[in-house]
Amino acid sequence: MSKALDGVRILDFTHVQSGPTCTQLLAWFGADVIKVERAGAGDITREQLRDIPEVDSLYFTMLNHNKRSVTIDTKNPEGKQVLEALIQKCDVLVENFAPGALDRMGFTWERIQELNPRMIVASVKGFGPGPYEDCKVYENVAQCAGGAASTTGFDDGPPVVTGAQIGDSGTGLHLALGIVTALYQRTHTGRGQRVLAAMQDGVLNLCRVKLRDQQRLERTGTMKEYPQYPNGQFGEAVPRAGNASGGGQPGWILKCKGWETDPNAYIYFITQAPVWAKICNVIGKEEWATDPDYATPAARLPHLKDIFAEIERWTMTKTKFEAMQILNKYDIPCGPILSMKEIAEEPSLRKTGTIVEVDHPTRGKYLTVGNPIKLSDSPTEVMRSPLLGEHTDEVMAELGYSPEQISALRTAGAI
Ligand code: CAO
Repeated sequence: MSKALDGVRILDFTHVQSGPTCTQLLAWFGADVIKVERAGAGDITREQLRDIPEVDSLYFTMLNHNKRSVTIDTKNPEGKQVLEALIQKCDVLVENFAPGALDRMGFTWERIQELNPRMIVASVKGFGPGPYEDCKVYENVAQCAGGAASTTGFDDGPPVVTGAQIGDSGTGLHLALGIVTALYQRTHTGRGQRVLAAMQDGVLNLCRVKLRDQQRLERTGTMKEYPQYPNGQFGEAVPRAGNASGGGQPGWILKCKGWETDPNAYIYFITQAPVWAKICNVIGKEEWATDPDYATPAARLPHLKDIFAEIERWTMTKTKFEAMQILNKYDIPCGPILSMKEIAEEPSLRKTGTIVEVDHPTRGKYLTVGNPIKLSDSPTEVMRSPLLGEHTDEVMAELGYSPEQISALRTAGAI
């Protein structure tokens, strides 16, 4: 079966997490992704957080599926020529170097355009133009600068970063969308363009509801769905909301049976207004359905803590899965707190290809997260990540280099 991005060639100059997330997605959609790495070293994540000596780490393997790897020293004059040949042959160059690194290599936007006016140059940077544009940035810096950390955690504690890699993988996703959009525009204009996804911007985009709340707070001085209401204090900025729901339907994380020993015996429970009467029935508080202090969403807001405490008395008598089963019967929105172990073992996620077992020549079998975006006409087959330089000769031959030229370039340290 053909793939959505068949025929699209990506020159993948990415490393670590943000850029590789983007190019892995494009590879899963069928693009030919050629990852350029430095001979002998490669992407630094190949050796970071290793669990098996001398073997590509899970950090690397889980972000670089379906790609080809070529080694080129792009600071070597002959290596530069090879890169130029690749620029002429590819549709998109994706990079997430520190600001200015591509220019220092001699590959400015102007030079790339000279080589290939159809080339789309897509970059992840920590910040957009402004005071921090020259800074190197990692995940948690972006979470802090993008508004996530100041709004995550509990009111009486410090800012907290989230385990979801919204700065790296989140920005990689934004960049992938920018790239396919630019590819589409190129079908009309025939021209390439630059695509920039700054990590601060990507995180802020995902924290959009918190900028909403900042403005609500400034206008009204309070936010009734936050745990600070009615007894706590609001300051000038959106406070940390604990586990309060980000939307208009109040929610909280509640203990379930076994919470004393199992750190994940919890459920997220949403007191959605249309099912309020059903919630009252399930927890045995039928009178709340008609009590004026509880019957309407507005009346309930000052009592949310008591309401969740009462619901928790019920959830603590059930395991999270028993509670799910009962609540789902009544369309009461809820979600179990699943551990990574439970997710890894979940058969339905294996069946849909969201969790995939991959075989690797030096690592053996490992689990990875497959493509979360399912296209009916372009299914994803997850292929193992490449070894360092595994496809150098193959790609060089496609560029027209003879075996003798390839071996001379290797001797000169260019590839
Ligand atoms: N041949 C020769 N040189 C190469 C090369 C190759 N194949 N590949 C990379 N290099 C060089 C670069 O040209 C650069 O050289 P200069 O510093 O002389 O210009 C050098 O390797 C290092 O690149 P870097 O500065 O990007 O790498 P770093 O490890 O110091 O920084 C990071 C890493 C992530 C902080 C930085 O790349 C960055 O801020 N990127 C943008 C934001 C981003 O994506 N962050 C998320 C990373 S995922 O957590």
